[in-house]
Amino acid sequence: MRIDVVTIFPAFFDVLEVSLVGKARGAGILDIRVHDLRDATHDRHRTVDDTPYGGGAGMVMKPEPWGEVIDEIAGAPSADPDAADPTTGPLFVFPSPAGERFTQATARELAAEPHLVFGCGRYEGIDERVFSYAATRGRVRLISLGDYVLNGGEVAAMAMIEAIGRLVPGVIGNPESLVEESHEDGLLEYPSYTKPASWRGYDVPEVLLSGHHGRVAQWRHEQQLERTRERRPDLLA
Ligand code: 6GU
Repeated sequence: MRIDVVTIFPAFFDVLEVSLVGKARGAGILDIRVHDLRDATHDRHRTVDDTPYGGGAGMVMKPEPWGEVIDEIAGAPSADPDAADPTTGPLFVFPSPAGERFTQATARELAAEPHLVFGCGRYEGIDERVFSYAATRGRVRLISLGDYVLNGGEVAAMAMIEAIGRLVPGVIGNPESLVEESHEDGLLEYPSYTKPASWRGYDVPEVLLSGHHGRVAQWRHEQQLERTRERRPDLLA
């Protein structure tokens, strides 16, 4: 899978070199390319933002550098208007608190894509025409992590890349570990324990030491339901 990231803070993505995603990059399973949006500016100050038309607080990201990077990643517009086929291009993901909500189902959908482009906005947002232009080169989705505001799309893109990357075949050594985790069956995960059986006065639940697989499975399912009821009743509704 190829993933391009467009940002004015490429250093945010240095950590993609460590952990499982880093290993998958080294193994050639994930081809992640980070682009500095400022490299597509042509003024001395490498300007990427300007004041909003219509007034208001904050700054808006200018369309021109975005256009250049989109052309670089997805191909420049062809002279032949019939040549542009957005259905064959990459999927552009713009992290935005004004987007649709990111869930495990979204992560699964995106993990099946051959080519994702994350466009990380800063300031008050990106000039709206950038989304229209990207839609001529590929499909476009604005996606939010949840109902709170981050300073920019970088941290959100990192979270999405990790959630997506671990679902790409070959990234996780033991794919069975993906099956039993939170949100895969619509419930929160059951509690886990390891040795020692007694630690600082806390004991591992007796049933887990019983060796009785049926009773263990039953107990874990009950724990999942109880936790979900308590912490995330919205998932049961
Ligand atoms: Cl995707 N972006 C920003 N800037 N803030 C967010 C978010 C995304 N998701 C939640 N808050």
